[in-house]
Amino acid sequence: MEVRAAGLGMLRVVCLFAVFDAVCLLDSGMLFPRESPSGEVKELNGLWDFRADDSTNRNQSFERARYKKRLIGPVIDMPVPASYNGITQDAALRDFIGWVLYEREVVVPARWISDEGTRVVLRVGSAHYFSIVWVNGVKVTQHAGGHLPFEVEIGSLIRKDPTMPCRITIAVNNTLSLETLPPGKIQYMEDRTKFFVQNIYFDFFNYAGIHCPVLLYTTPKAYVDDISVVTDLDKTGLVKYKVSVQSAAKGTIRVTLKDKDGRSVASSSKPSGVLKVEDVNLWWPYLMHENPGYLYSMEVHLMATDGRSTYEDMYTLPVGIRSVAVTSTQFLINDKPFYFHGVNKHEDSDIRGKGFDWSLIVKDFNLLKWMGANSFRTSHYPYAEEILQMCDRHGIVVIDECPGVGIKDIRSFGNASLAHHLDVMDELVRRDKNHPSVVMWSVANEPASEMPPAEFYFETLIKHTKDLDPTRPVTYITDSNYARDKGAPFVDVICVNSYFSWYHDSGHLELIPLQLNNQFENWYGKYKKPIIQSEYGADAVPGLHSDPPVMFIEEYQNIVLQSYHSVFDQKKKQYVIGELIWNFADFMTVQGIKTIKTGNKKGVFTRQRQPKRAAFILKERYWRLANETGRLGLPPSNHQCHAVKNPW
Ligand code: BDP
Repeated sequence: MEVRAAGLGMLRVVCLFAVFDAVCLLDSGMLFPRESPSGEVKELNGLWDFRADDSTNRNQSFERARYKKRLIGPVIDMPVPASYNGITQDAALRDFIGWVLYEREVVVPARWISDEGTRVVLRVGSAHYFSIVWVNGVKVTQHAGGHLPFEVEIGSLIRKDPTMPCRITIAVNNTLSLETLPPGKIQYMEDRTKFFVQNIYFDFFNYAGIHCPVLLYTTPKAYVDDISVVTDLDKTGLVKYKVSVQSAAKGTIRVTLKDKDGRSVASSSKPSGVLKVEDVNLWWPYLMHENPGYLYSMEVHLMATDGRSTYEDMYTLPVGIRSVAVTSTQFLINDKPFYFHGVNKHEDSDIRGKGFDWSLIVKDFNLLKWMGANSFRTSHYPYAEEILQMCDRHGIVVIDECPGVGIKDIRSFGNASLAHHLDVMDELVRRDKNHPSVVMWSVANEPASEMPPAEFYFETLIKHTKDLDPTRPVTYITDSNYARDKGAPFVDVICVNSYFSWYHDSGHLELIPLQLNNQFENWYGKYKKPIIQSEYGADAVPGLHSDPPVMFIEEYQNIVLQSYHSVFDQKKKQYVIGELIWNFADFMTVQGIKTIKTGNKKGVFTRQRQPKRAAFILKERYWRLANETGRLGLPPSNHQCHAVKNPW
């Protein structure tokens, strides 16, 4: 992916054309379900019946085949989407490990059942971690891994007995093993006071349950299954696309690209090709252009026959036209240097845990834009696809991370772990490949990248990801020493986390400039690749003050940030291409005695999204950086006025 500026255009176009010969993804698409003239969507959000299987062997639900009939016993109301951990007063459910069952009866519109030409698809946006789904007691699918969607066609099943209500049962198990992603380990307690505990190697609460919306949606029997789009610029805008259809013996396709005003700017009647867009409106990041996040609409219209009937399907995909490239010192978007001034986030909030919540999402976007953040990293797992759609629309640039966090045990570098990690990357790229906001894949966070197996593991993983998508750079996030790290030769951008004066040399704020400077010089000296400071920060309990500052006090957090900033300001003139604060907001962790925890307090906002003093420091800085590195040319006096302008 490393491209020298001079040959940029040509090499990138070669890349663009190579993409569809890429490694074959999973055998079907995972287009986000959208209402259209040919398809309906029915949300199954709201209250479901819920029961945790607290039997000693955690297996009674299966021994008694509870999914065969309506759930009985201690059944409680459970909202979907939401983590179940924070919903009740029961500490046992908060910390539960094992199977839980969700169940709901759904009224399916009669015409969906009577019309055999309609596919009825059940889709779970995400459930953590392992899921099994039954419809009327019949197993229809299963899925390993949280965060990403899975779906199954159930039309034929519910048509067998249209008089029966459609009873959906979803069993979810949050147990993590050395081969799951993230890995974990169950530890059986010898003293038998507790049956077992879940050990994890990451710093956030292992929230569980159905986290993203559950839907039923329809398509015609012959349908648009997948669309892949890759864009580039070569005086005009180039949109290379490929449409896959299912169950069509014969058919015609019409692809029309429309601008924001609904005007057609390019069209084709081929299932794959390149659309050329004259006078293109490029997709620009927030604060890099006065009209960021420009999206065209690609309407795909299929007329097909399966030999007996004809079907008409329509799918509309938002498309942002932009290019991404990396040199040895720069990250380029649309051939212009892009500097990441942003945050790391979590999907995390009071009560709902990791459950999808529009109010929270929109609030977070308002805070990001208020702060002048132009980017975030989906630490430490993929976020809901609706969040990426917001990023597309608002021009917030995303480093899209898979759940490869806490790979610390050498057994988690084995073949089974690697095979699963490759599958998760397939699923992630399949879901997120068309989002213009996604500019880089991150395959892991702080793995034990100094261990010998890390070399083969990351070489394989990164090569696989580049085969899946040759158009985006790939990285993983390291905290390992530059001399011992085994994966860095394979990444396009070095992403380093460091916590100087926090996890070591505690209290020695004066060491930060020297240590940080060395960190950058060493990594750059060895690899000659651009560097992002992918995490830095300090915990602060809001409202605590002390001078001279001590750890956990707001002033201490501020000085850590400012000391890092002074070095970033030097190094961004050379090869540092971004800074992402750890963390956007405070978030939940397991309980512990090590710090003032429970909860990680490195947020610049509290968990309730109120600013600490650090948020104002970042706001000041990010608007200044936008002015220097973006292309708006805002005079300083305009910062405030842009900051307060409500973009909606
Ligand atoms: C980093 C981890 C992150 C933690 C952070 C911390 O990547 O998940 O939350 O440390 O300890 O190393 O605050």
